[in-house]
Amino acid sequence: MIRVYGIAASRALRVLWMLEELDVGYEHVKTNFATGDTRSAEFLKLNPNGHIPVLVDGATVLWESMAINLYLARRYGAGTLWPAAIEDEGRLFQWSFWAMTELEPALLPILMHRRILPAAQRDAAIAANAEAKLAAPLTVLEGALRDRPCLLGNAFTAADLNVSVVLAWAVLVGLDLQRWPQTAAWLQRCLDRPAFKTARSK
Ligand SMILES: N[C@@H](CCC(=O)N[C@@H](CS)C(=O)NCC(=O)O)C(=O)O
Repeated sequence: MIRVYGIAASRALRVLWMLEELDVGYEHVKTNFATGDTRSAEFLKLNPNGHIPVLVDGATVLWESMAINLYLARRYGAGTLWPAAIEDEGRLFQWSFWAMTELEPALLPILMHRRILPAAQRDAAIAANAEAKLAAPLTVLEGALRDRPCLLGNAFTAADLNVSVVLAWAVLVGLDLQRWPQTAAWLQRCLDRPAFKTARSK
């Protein structure tokens, strides 16, 4: 039995989307960081970091959204979301690590200071500075998508999911992606997928 802990309005969306794409049955244990669920003794036994998402698959307990998604895609997505060639596995790891190290750190301050923090704690300069830094990774992504519809070629894979679900924060804060037209079109195609819409409604 697969269980995922978290709420859709968090990084748990990444895992919910992956599970919906893979079409494997799972139980969604709604666990909200804002109400203290992630601080309970019971939850901390699953993830001592006190963060969502957490995945439980039988006896296996995993945390870190990207690690969970790579595990799920490899275990349940052979021939679909998990690429066949080892070189493409390498590129999947590359894009997933890149999403966490290059994209997320640039997007998070924008999300915090334009949407999440209470108005009194928002600092427009921090958001503007982060938006300026975001141009570099977006230009890298644009280059990768120049000659292919998806990150690993023609088919949607876990690489597209893992990167687009992070970039979805840009949509949430209404960032203008016109300077990166391939990226904007690819992001729209990814977020139009029924599995994303189902995950977001969880
Ligand atoms: N790098 C982790 C970050 C997880 C994370 O920070 N989750 C947030 C929700 S989006 C959380 O649980 N925050 C609660 C807290 O830190 O108390 C991942 O990608 O899974």
